[in-house]
Amino acid sequence: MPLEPQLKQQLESLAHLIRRDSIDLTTQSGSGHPTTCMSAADIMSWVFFREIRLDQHNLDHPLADKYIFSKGHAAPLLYALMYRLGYLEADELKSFREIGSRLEGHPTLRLPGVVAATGSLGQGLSVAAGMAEVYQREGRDQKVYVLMGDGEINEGQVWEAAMLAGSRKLSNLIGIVDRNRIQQSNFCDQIVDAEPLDEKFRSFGWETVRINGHDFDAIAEAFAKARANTDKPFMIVADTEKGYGVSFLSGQLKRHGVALSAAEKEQAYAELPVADDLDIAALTQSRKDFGPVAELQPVRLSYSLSSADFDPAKKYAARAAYGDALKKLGGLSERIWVLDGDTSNSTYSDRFAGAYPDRHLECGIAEQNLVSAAVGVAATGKVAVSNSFARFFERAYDQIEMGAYSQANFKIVGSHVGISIGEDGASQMAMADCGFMRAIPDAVVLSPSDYVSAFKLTQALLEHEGFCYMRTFRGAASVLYSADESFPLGDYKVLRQSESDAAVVLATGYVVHEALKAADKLAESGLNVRVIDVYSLKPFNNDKLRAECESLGIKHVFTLEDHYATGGLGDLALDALNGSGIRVEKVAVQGWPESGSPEALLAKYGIDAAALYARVKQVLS
Ligand SMILES: Cc1ncc(C[n+]2csc(CCOP(=O)(O)OP(=O)(O)O)c2C)c(N)n1
Repeated sequence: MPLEPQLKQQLESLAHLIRRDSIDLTTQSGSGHPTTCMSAADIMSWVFFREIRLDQHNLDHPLADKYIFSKGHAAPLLYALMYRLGYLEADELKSFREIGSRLEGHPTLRLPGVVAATGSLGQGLSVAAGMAEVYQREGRDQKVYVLMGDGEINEGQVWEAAMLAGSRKLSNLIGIVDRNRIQQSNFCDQIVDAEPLDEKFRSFGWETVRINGHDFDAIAEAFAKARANTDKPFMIVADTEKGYGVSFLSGQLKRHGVALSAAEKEQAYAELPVADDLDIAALTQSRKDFGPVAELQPVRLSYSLSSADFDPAKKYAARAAYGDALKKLGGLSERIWVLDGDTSNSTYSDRFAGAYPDRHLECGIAEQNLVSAAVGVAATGKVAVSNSFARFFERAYDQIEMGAYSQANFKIVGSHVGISIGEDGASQMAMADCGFMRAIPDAVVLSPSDYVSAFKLTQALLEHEGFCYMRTFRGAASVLYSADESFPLGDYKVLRQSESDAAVVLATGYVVHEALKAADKLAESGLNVRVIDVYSLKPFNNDKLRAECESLGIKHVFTLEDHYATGGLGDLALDALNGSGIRVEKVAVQGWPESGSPEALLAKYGIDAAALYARVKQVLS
């Protein structure tokens, strides 16, 4: 049924007003993407004024519908909508793209209602799928709306998310592709031909409609269908014009990401008529009162590890201890969710999956989608833990960084680290993960060396609010700690010490055991070295290490790690001891690793006890 003509005119005026605002914001800042906003202004005005259910006071209300501007460069459109809905004051609009502003160039968590930072294209649908999965499983009446660009869907991750959402039948997920046929450097079909776009989504298990995205009758009908749809995710492919409404912008390739001059703005306004009787309040159906919200409390897991949990005489892989911890601790909080990338029987997260299938999501071999979906799960208030081989998370580094930037309470646990995995060879070994993860601001990076530390660090990881990465090794190693040992973040453990230590050895993970063997052999030869297990690679207590080394009066610190020489423990020590005059000798993997037994590889690449022994002897003699 067509809309009442009066309502339709009002909506058209509203969309023009939103276009004007988007132009105004970008002209005032001298940068941004006005034409990107203009193509989507009609459909997003409908979403924000007629369709979505927002809390009138609290844009982060946990019971409200959620929205993601996956094409984050349409930020001015979001800010204009927020302003016209009454969530932003006119004064604040003036701060767009200025330092300190909540209105950043692309949406960030500084602005209430934003569930994940966007701007690195292709990630929003995955975040939305993670959120929709939680809402659907919990039987919550909440929808998630995602706006994407038609260039953005070049990203493979979009199709990873589309496949997951289709197979999970996420009927509370509504996607919009703004099919304006222009991307950054060229027309879409000159870059890659995405047609038939609606059929593509249909073949991925979606319900789809294709509409004229500037026709409010068609828009209203599309959303009526979306509301009636109950068993599939719903995609609206909206054919639009980039720069719609303004003659010198519409369909113009060269106007992507170009702000209008003041004179052009005046001209554009003249072509975007807004009725004098526009009554925004009367159009607004989206603001509701969802009532008060209980504040989320930090997750605290009271579990006392005891010798009944493990056999101190046995050897364990860190991943096995992690799997045990995930299962035991996972029972203590309903907020813990685990996501996998088809490796759960290798990472041992299957121990959780078997015990709590209601809180487990298998995402398949699609690590980028896995990470962003976890960010979405976390955005619903869960503690979201993703698992795969550490190496395969490296392909999702951008997604991890965006998740951390989004202040998401998500965790990555990467198994099979270093050359100690052995025969599978270099493609399966994470050799640079510590560097990648340590570089992320506010990240917590953990590296256990035995059963007890892996178990206790899993607890720390689950309780920590924010992004945390833990690397777990594959091979079995003996138990170093007693069950009551504690592992505060940022600290380290001294495992061998004497009053006559001539050097300090910092080691982490699997090769802590090699460092201990080397230290014992050095002691037999009359040379004592202090051995420190660096289980917390970030945060790290630089001052404590420096004071400890200076009190010994030593000249050398050796670092031993199953990792490349760049970015890991060696660099951590260089930072901590910078300017102290103490030399850092890195013992790490150089060059491309290969297949072989773990022992043979550790020996060949010079990170076993014998190699460390020889290096210490050579440097100190
Ligand atoms: C992952 C990623 N690659 C490249 C860019 C740079 N970039 C910003 S906008 C854009 C074009 C997007 O086109 P489209 O999705 O069609 O959006 P439109 O502006 O046409 O609505 C590109 C390539 C980016 N932001 N993210």
